Amino acid sequence: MINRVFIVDDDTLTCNLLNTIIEPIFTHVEIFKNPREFLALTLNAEDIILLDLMMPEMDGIEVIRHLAEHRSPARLILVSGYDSGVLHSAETLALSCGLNVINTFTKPINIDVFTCLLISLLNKKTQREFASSNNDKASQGKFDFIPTEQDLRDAIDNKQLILYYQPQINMKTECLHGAEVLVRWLHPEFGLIFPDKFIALAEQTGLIEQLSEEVIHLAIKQSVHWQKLNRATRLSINISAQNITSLKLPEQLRMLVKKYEIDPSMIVLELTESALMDSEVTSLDIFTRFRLKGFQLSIDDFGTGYSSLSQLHKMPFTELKIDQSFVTNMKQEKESKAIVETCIMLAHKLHMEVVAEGIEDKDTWNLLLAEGCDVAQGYYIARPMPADQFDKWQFKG
Ligand code: G
Ligand code: G
Ligand code: MN
Repeated sequence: MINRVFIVDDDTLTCNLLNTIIEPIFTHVEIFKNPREFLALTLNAEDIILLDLMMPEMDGIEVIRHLAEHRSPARLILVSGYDSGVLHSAETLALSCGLNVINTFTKPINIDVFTCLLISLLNKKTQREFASSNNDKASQGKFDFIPTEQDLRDAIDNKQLILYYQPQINMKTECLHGAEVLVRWLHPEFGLIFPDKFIALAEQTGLIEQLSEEVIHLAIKQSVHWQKLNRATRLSINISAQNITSLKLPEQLRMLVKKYEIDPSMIVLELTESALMDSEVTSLDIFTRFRLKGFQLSIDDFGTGYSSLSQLHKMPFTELKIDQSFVTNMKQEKESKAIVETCIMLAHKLHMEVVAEGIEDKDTWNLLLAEGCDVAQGYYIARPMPADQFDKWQFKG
């Protein structure tokens, strides 16, 4: 069955832009400025709908309601000129009505991300044809490998995920404090693939649960190995918002640390601020259970999300990681420096440890040390590296 793409948007400029991006990828594109005409169609599961939420005659929410009433199997991409909060509510609504929402975009649409999403919706054969027919220099490499859900599932099953470790240093003693665990996909054909190519896919398809299980398992086995070498290392593992929708995770982790006889306080779970926004009640429950079982909790990319001070106070975090954008800029920008200083003070007042990530030079290290930052991470110290290199690595400050 061929993919049909329907653009439902009253704005001519957006329609034309979307059309230009979609046409080289999907041959069948139709534009509907009037949603009522669009709703007269019979849709199938291969169809893709790009729906603007804000239209004068009939808004996107009405269209969602109509699609839900007719049990539309089509894949839905929501687009809005409004803030991400509105988009998030519309997505929640559409999902709860049983619609197949595959992504959301705020205007102006990020063309790279949008193009990658479209390509990921093609089947593998068409993707390869598209990649080889695309001789435009700028797009080479970008389209070389866009994994599908099945590719990623196979990668997890075939043990193609490997872990890199980036050292963290205690700033006062200059001793090794721990390491952040960063997943990579070692693909037999395409080589080392970075998480920006597959974490979002894992989150969208629900594979994140299996992916994280594999990452946690690998990290814990590595930790056992380092304990034997007397190089006990605290490991920080990144967790997605989707991971904490399942109430199972704290118990799974507890069983693993018991099986491998690891001290749970050597495991830190890093959650981004934006993960906190969703379903606050469940996350509070899960976070508290992580802490009760002895794990450490870190709030990642702090300063870029939406967490309120009261949330920070309510959630049982033990560590705060200042987002690298502020750290990287603090040397030349006084606003960034002010934010870093405030984060350090705030964390200490709330009895949390502070990690600065994205330290790229000695000057930034010195500024952070003077401000009382506890832990340092960044290219100045070391880039993420495979476990066998980490075995021998030493900090030369
Ligand atoms: O080095 P780097 O390109 O690895 O990491 C890019 C991003 O991928 C980071 O924001 C990091 O949080 C995320 N990431 C790395 N490993 C994992 C993982 O195991 N799980 C999740 N959910 N995110 C990860
Ligand atoms: O979102 P999260 O904080 O988990 O992201 C970690 C990411 O930051 C990884 O992709 C890692 O490779 C990257 N990273 C770590 N140190 C530095 C640094 O000093 N400079 C830059 N540009 N990136 C870094
Ligand atoms: Mn992180």
